[in-house]
Amino acid sequence: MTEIPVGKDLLDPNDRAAAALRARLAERGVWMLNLMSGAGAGKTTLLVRTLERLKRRFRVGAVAGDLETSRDAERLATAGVPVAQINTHGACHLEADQVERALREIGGFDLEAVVVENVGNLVCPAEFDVGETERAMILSVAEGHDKPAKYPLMFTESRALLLNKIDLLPHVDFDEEAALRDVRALNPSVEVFRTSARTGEGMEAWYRWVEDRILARRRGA
Ligand SMILES: Nc1nc2c(ncn2[C@@H]2O[C@H](COP(=O)(O)OP(=O)(O)O)[C@@H](O)[C@H]2O)c(=O)[nH]1
Ligand SMILES: [Mg+2]
Repeated sequence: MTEIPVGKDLLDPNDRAAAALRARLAERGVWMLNLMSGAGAGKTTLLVRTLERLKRRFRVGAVAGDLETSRDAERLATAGVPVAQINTHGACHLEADQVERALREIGGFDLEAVVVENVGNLVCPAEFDVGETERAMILSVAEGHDKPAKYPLMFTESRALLLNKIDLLPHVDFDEEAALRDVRALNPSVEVFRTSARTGEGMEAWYRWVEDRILARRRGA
C-alpha cells in the first residue's frame, strides 16, 4: 500500500489559526507548551508542580483541555496561577482557535509562559497544531512499553518525552530499554526525562529544560 506523506496544509483552517497564534506569541515573547499524553499519564499532577516552580520566576498561566468538567482547571489553579478551561464536548483534541480564546481569558499574551494540558488521548492531539512553541508528551510506565511503536505520531512530534510514574517501576512489567529503543528510532533527538510527579524524583531536570526555554524566549528566541 502506498503511504501518502502528511505535509503542512496551510489551507487547513486550524493550521492557519495555529500559525497566526504562534506568530503572535513570538511577537509578545510568550513561550507556550502543548503537553500531550494518554488519559491518566499524569499531565495535571506534573503541571501543578511545574507551575508552582515556574511562578517563582516567571509570569505563567495554564489552559486545561477536557471533554467535560472543570476539574483539571481547578487542580491547576491550586498552583496559584491564572487558568482557563476548554471543554471540547466529545472532541478528543484541542484546536488553535480554542486555545487562542482561552489565552485571551487569562491575559495570556501578557504572560511569559503558558502551559496547555491537551485532552487525554495518545492519538488525536498529535494531529492538531494548537500554535504552541514546543510540544512535549508523557508516557507513564503503567501504560506499557509497547505504546511508542503502536502510537508513533505523538512520539515523533514531541521535543521532550516525560517517562512518568517511575516510582511504580518495581510494580509493573515496563521494559524501559525496549520503550526507549522504539522512541529513539522514531525521534532520535527527543529529550527524555524520567519523572515521578508524585514523589518529585527527576523533576528538577524537567524544570530546568522548561526554564531554559522561557529564558531563551525572553532573550528573543
Ligand atoms: N504513582 C504515581 N501516580 C501518579 C504520578 N503522576 C500522576 N499520578 C496519578 O495518576 C492519576 C492520573 O493523574 P493525572 O495527573 O490526573 O493525569 P492526566 O489525566 O494525564 O492529567 C492520578 O491518580 C495521579 O495521582 C506518578 O508520578 N506516580
Ligand atoms: Mg488531567
